[in-house]
Amino acid sequence: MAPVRVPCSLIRGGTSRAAFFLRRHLPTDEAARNQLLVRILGGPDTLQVDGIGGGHPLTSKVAVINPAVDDAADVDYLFLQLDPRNLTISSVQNCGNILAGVGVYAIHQGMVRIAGDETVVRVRMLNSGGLCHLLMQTPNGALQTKGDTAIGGVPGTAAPVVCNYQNIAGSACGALLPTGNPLDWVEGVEATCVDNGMPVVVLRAADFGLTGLENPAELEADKTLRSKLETLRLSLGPKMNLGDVSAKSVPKLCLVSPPQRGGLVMTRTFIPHVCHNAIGVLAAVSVATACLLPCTVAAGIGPVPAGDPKTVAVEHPSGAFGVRLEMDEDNQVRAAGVVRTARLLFEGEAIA
Ligand code: NQM
Repeated sequence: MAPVRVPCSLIRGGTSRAAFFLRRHLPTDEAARNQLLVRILGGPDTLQVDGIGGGHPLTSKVAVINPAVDDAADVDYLFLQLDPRNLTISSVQNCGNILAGVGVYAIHQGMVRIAGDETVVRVRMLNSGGLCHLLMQTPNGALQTKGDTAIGGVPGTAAPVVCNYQNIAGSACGALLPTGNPLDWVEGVEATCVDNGMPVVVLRAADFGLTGLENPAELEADKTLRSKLETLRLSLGPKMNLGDVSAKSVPKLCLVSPPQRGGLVMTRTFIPHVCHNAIGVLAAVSVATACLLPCTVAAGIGPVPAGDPKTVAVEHPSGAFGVRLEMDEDNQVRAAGVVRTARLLFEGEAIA
């Protein structure tokens, strides 16, 4: 049988990388689509040596793009997370890093016309129904990816992609505080369950005997810690309206500690079985939100700037990034913004 060839682009979005496809090039049947994607990314093998995935959750990602179904957006974006360990594919979570790459893809594919020095690409995140407006640099009628913006976790600099999220609270859990509480007791520790774009369980590093400054490899090697975190995750998943999360990539778990570099908070984030070298975008938005809300485990952990909107720095193992949050008087988040960079790495056909 002749191999199947599918037009595909590899794009770095923020600190992640994904294979991008147009929806019409993939099977409509979900099981057949998933089987094809696993074959293209390289399974069954944790190294993904027989495919184009990178053997790590941050490089084992897929974006499926389609022209938007209505005028509120330009393109619809479905994010799929492939777990390189067991080949499950999850559509429960968004990915704010890969979202930055959607602007690059939409312009390269001619799905959005360049409009002056900056072009807005309006993206509907099908995983949650939320919208994001991406501000792309397009001087002289062309997409510019070279520039001066550095983001922690990516070498060098590139053109900024400003991501302005709208209505992301309760993206997967249905509420900003899905258990109904700013603080829950679980398995003997205090936890804050929050979903401002990404379901995250926020925990104090100190409650696990940690400083919160350990390096990710050290934390990942700590079997006792990982088993405690997984017990917490499995117990809190249903309470966060996520059902049985044993085969899901959410909720993430974030160990917080006081900031070290003048930011709002220091973080170490499990996504959920690997410790991130940085932190996911929407995970950072969710954690920053937990720091700003009263009575959470992260309330008061670092200095909160006055006024609204607030720009805060979420510190992580390879740097920090700024999150801009607009809150209303009821502590509901009106809007959130982050800056990322993105780049087209390869364009061609994936062969399965
Ligand atoms: O939280 C990793 C990443 C992500 C997701 C993960 C992300 C986000 O770094 O919006 O970007 O948490 O699985 O790409």
